[in-house]
Amino acid sequence: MPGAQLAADLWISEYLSPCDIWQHGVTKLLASRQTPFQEMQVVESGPYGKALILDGKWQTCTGDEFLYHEPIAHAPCVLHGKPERVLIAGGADGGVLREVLKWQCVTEAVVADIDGDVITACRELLPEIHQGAYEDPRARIAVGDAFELIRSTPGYWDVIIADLTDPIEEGPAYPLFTQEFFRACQYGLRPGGVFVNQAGSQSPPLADILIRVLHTIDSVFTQTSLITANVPTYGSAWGLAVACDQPLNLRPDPEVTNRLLAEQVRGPLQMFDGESLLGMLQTPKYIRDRLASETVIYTIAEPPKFFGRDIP
Ligand code: SPD
Repeated sequence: MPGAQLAADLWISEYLSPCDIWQHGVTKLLASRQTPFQEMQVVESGPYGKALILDGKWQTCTGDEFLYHEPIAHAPCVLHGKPERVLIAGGADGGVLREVLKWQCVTEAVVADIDGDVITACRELLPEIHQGAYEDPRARIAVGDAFELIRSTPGYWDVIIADLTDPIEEGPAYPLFTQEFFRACQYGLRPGGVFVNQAGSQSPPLADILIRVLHTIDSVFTQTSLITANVPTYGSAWGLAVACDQPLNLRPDPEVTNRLLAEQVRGPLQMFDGESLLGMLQTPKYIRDRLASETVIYTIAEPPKFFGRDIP
């Protein structure tokens, strides 16, 4: 934006590492409060649009949310082929729900988020993201612990999408990045069911958590792989892990994918199609190399510790 003047008086900084800050200017504060689980802001942030921030981490911006919500929702649905029951763990903003409900074969989509206050704020303040998805008769909200919900629904789901906040020590999401949770998801899936989660940054100096999450999921499921989502809001390419107990086709023919999307998906897609899916399923060499020598398995006793808000 050559020649532009600074347009913000307030800047919210996200610490990506002890030495790296990702900062957006805030032009309007729409909500700011401490919920029983986390600190929440909803803001307007200039070129990236309206945004949700939880515990100091930028979750989603209207300006680039489709670069995250389309891959995390449509990739597992395509890999499954005909999902009917979809569980979204987290996902309070409704962006994943909106995308999942574009699939005509989906009969039930549940958002299981522990923080009802965030759902309420997003429904009221971020209609650009949920776009009315919560009103769809196939949608249901389950405010509570997704871990418990999945444990109580064995063999029920075709697709489980963990659209969580980062696993910072002081936040609510870290137990859902552990072997115990991934086992619960495996137990909650129907035969042929597909699991996907947001698994962390692909930035080489920050990628240990992503590699270990992939390795931990791989210790549970028969097949695990990486999906790459390039989301400017997150400051680096972002990794999604995808897993299944049946073989996943990681080189899907774009024409076959496009035919399936044409049959099943109603509503616009901005970035996702057969060509994009084929590209995002190819794992970069440095990640394959690091995975081959990874030994750490995350458990409830030894969970991930994503870099949080404060410089230690
Ligand atoms: N570093 C941020 C990762 C955010 C993942 N969850 C985003 C929620 C969007 N629905």
